[in-house]
Amino acid sequence: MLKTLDKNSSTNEILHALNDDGGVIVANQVSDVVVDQVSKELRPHFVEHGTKHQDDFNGYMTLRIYAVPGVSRASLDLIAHQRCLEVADGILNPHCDNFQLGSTTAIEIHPGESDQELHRDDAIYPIRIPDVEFQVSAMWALDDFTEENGATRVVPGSHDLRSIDGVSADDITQAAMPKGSVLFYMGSTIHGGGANRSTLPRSGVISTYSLGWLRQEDNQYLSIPRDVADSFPEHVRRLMGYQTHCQSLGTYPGDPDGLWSK
Ligand SMILES: O=C(O)CCC(=O)C(=O)O
Ligand SMILES: [Fe+2]
Repeated sequence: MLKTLDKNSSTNEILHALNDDGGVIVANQVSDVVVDQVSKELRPHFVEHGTKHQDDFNGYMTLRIYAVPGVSRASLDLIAHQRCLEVADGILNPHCDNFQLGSTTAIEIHPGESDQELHRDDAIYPIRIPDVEFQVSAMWALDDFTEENGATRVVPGSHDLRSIDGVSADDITQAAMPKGSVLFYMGSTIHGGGANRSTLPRSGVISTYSLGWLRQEDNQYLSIPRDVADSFPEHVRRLMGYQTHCQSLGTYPGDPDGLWSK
């Protein structure tokens, strides 16, 4: 089981549970109004582009959209939510000057989809440093997540780097949570989408946050049009990577005032 805390919990409590179990749910972190706006903005993109990334890993009954802020401004209320920033700060900032957005993905699992392969999101990085998490993920529920409709499957405690091959069904729990809740899990925590045995789709948005000195999973500069990025508030642009790390990584000569190096 993962702990479920509520939106009045302190970020310290959340970090404590996340560090202990590798995952934690914060129930009802945002209102239905926020979630419904994001769902509304995503809908046409799910319909038009959602099948483009179907493969053995993503599934063939699952719709996906990448670079979510580029198509849904309201998604920033989730992706750049203060709670996410505080959690990412707590996990990552002991090991970097500033963390950054790694990737953003909207995932709608349709009825008939089977369990996604269990994996670690940080497997994109080929090395590990003992006691250093490279990234942390936030999965926002745009619908109620239930065991039946494919709530994310998580192996509590698996940020201990155990082998995925040794995981048995008994080790897996599902992040059942009401719409508007958020599941935080470590980059090293074993997890995967669940089979949808219900009659309705299950929709969610995952954003990952990574150490500021790593290559971002999504190329934010290419995947979010420049004029759209320019319209975002400064803290969001910084989060997307429009800033240097320690005034050395990611510098560019067009920043004579040093705005993005501060
Ligand atoms: O859809 C989910 O619940 C999880 C998806 C996931 O973990 C992934 O695609 O990396
Ligand atoms: Fe994943």
